[in-house]
Amino acid sequence: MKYNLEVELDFKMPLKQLYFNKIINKTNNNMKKNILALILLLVSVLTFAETPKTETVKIKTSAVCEMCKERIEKKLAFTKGVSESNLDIESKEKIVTVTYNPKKTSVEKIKKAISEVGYAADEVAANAKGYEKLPSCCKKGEM
Ligand SMILES: [Cu+2]
Repeated sequence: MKYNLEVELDFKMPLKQLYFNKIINKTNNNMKKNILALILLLVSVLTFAETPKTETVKIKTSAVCEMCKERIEKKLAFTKGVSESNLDIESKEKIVTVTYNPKKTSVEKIKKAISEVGYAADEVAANAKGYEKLPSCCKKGEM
């Protein structure tokens, strides 16, 4: 009978062969572990490579008060590619520090966004429509 024959063969398998099979199995397991580790490494390297590199720019604005600060920071929060902004209202030149992803936006676009809400940004003058909408207390800045 076939079944019996197989059992007999197994039984007759030399001890050396059994030991060899055991090593092969162990090697296979180690290889599986190594491949898994390699995949994990590859994934983490790719993830790291995709982390956007940000840049920071300081822009002089015509902000006047705390409301201006809030208005500009809110506008920048909704501006594509900008991850952070902080306007130092205590500073003489009302500097806003902006952290952005250069692949998604540019300093020019950031200045344009500030201009749109009615404020000058470095060499970019305030957008007239945006400036008109500002409450009078915030209109002290130059156009
Ligand atoms: Cu203001």
